[in-house]
Amino acid sequence: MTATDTALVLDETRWSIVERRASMTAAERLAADVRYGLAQQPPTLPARWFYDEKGSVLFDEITRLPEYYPTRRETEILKARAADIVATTGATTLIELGSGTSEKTRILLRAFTARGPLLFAPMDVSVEVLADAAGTVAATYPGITVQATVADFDESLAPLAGDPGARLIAFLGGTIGNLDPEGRDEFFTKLRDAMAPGDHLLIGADLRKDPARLVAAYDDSAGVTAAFNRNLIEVLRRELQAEGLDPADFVHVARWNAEASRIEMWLRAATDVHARFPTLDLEWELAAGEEMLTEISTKFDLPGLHQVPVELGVEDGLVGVVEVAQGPLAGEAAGELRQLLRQLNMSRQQLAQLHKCPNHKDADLHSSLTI
Ligand code: SAH
Ligand code: AVI
Repeated sequence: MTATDTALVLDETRWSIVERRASMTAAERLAADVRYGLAQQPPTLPARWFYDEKGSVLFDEITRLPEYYPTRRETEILKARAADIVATTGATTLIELGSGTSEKTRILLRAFTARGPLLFAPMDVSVEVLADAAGTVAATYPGITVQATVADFDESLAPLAGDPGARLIAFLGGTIGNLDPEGRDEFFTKLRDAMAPGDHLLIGADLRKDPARLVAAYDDSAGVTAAFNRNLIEVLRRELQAEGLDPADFVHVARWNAEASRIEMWLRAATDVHARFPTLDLEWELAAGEEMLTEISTKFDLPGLHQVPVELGVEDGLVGVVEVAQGPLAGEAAGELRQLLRQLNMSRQQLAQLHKCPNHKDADLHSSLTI
């Protein structure tokens, strides 16, 4: 038994994990995604299938790569703003969507527990990583009860855990960027239906920046992102007992799509691929040089982000920005911040708190924008 196993056993009374009933089982969803996605031109699959046990470990490695700046940047922002977020939201429940290891979230958890007891409700499709995170958080923070849910955020989000009106829903890491515009709309509609007046929303989103820096972040020199991308082929092979599929037959490609403002990850066939999915009675061919789209990672601009709470119709929304720019912002952006706050429809009291917070000055706008 490992040290983590011991912690899980000791703390079983303060954490639980349930699987939310969904319209389809994971196997049915994979089958449907493969049938639909591989028939598209170009073929494409949703990003959720990256995160089997190996994919989750590879993503964790990605977060520590020198080229992958978003995790470090978001960590800095959360450290700088955790106390403000606690004070502004007054939440007694923290719900985290697509929570993964919840490593950065511990910055918020520490700040919340300094104030009092908290219900932490992480939600993820990856059961292994979720169970591990839930047990570790319960063992580390005696003031926290953990109620983890294995669920797909593309399905219904309701009911949300905790007391309506006293919840902070966090969607960190830039995962919002992995949804296409239609997926984002559906996601926000579900979120709006699930949230209650007084609940708050914290989104971590990455902003557009130098394409060379973006491409490097998704095509690192150690090849970890390439392994993460190719692991998708292994997931298909294993879960669907596919024949003729080999991760080694695919080349990782990361490309900046300026028009759609997103990084795209593709898998390019290095040889003619003839795959058979006997359980689906399906055959699929990809000629050498042809590509499959495996992930989009949208990089936002400030006006685009401003639209989020407006479309969401969320009162008192919170928008966190992973990285505003490569340097501090000046005057024009300060105006944008004021506009953002107006659109967020924040209460007078919350605005007052914001203005009191020491980081709220034009030269340090990235942190001000976190709320
Ligand atoms: N929030 C963490 C992890 C980001 S990685 C961070 O900021 O570092 C993206 C996470 O979202 C993974 O843990 C993955 O399993 C989860 N995920 C991806 N698609 C999902 C979906 N449709 N529903 C729920 N979780 C999903
Ligand atoms: C989880 N998500 C926000 C990551 C991103 O940056 O889009 C996934 C990732 N893909 C490659 N590297 C990281």
